Amino acid sequence: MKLAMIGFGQAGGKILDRFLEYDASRGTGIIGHAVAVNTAKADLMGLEYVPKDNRVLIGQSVVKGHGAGTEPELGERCAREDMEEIQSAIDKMTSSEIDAFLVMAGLGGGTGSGGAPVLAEHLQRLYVEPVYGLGILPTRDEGGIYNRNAARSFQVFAEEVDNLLVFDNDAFKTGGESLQGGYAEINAEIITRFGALFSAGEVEALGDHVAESVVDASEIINTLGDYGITSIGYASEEVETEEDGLLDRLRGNSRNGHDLNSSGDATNRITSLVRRATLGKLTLQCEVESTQRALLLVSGPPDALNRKGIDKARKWLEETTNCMEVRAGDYPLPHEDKVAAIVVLSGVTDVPRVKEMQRLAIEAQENVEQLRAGSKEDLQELIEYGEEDAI
Ligand SMILES: Nc1nc2c(ncn2[C@@H]2O[C@H](COP(=O)(O)OP(=O)(O)OP(=O)(O)O)[C@@H](O)[C@H]2O)c(=O)[nH]1
Ligand SMILES: [Mg+2]
Repeated sequence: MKLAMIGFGQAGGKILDRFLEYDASRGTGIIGHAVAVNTAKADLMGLEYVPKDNRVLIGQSVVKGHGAGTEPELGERCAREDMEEIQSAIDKMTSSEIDAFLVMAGLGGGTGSGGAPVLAEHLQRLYVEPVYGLGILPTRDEGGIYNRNAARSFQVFAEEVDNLLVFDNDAFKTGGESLQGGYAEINAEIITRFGALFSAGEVEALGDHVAESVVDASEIINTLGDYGITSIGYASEEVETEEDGLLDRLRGNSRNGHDLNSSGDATNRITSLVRRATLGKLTLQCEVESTQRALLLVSGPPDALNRKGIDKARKWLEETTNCMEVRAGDYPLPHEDKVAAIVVLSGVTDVPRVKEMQRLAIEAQENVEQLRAGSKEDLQELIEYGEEDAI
């Protein structure tokens, strides 16, 4: 499906940059337009792929290009004041047909957290196309302020968009490395999952290869619906392509277990990948039984895809999610050496992580208030002590 993507704040901009890189290298054609919005000039300058004209610095009169400093109220104010400039950048869209908007932001900071919901609200008023959000949750150890910001923004953002696709940094953090290195890996994970989902709906890129059951943009749109939050599961497995197989045979090697020629193998591979995708690490950990609508996509070399496998996997997913609205399809990628399953769980309601974030938010707020009250008292004492001294 073709999207107008808007990256808000630093995380939003960086992920947009990675999406553009992915789109350029694969020719998937999923990005109809790309705009990065930030209050921090340096963040915008650091982007590689977003066209210079499509980078919008907002709030210059308020924060002077230095960012919103983890204050969502500032991010919100800057977005409201400079909405016209954001709109002009969106107006530069040359692609006549987009299927939806996607507003992306890290919800723990100030700019994206405060600004992204404001932009979503604005887009909803102006366009008939659906407006989706991609909200990145902070890790638990980023602490109270980030979790408080995220809990608040999450609520407003989810209200303003047709569906909030959620990615939890906490579920994907890698210990030990530098923060930047860690983000590079996490961002790659985001692109793998969401890129695969959106490219599946972009059938033009398929050329002559006709999928047995194509998932088009409208099926993704119907799965996402017009309210709710979404979590995504993913699993993949390398397979031996025909070329590898031939080379191996010529060399007299025989590799077992990864033979594409057996349709039984293909069926089993698909069903087991779909299980792994659903029961493994999701972009947002949730109870899969609380899913309202699901979509299952299997991509890979044409020989590794089959109708039977996808049907079986769909039935399993229906039973496991206990929901009757499960769509399914395949997406042949002739030069790919991986079979991948993507499972979209839309409208999930049982999400412990969100409840926990809200609890952390309340605790953080109480802490702030206590500290404030405490420091006021301390300061008062200090002043009074000084006054006594002076007498
Ligand atoms: N996945 C991912 N998350 C990121 C990245 N950078 C930051 N984050 C997350 O996003 C949250 C918000 O950070 P930023 O995007 O830098 O914040 P901002 O929107 O620019 O807001 P201010 O810096 O306060 O003006 C952080 O708490 C992190 O959880 C990134 O490259 N990838
Ligand atoms: Mg920032």
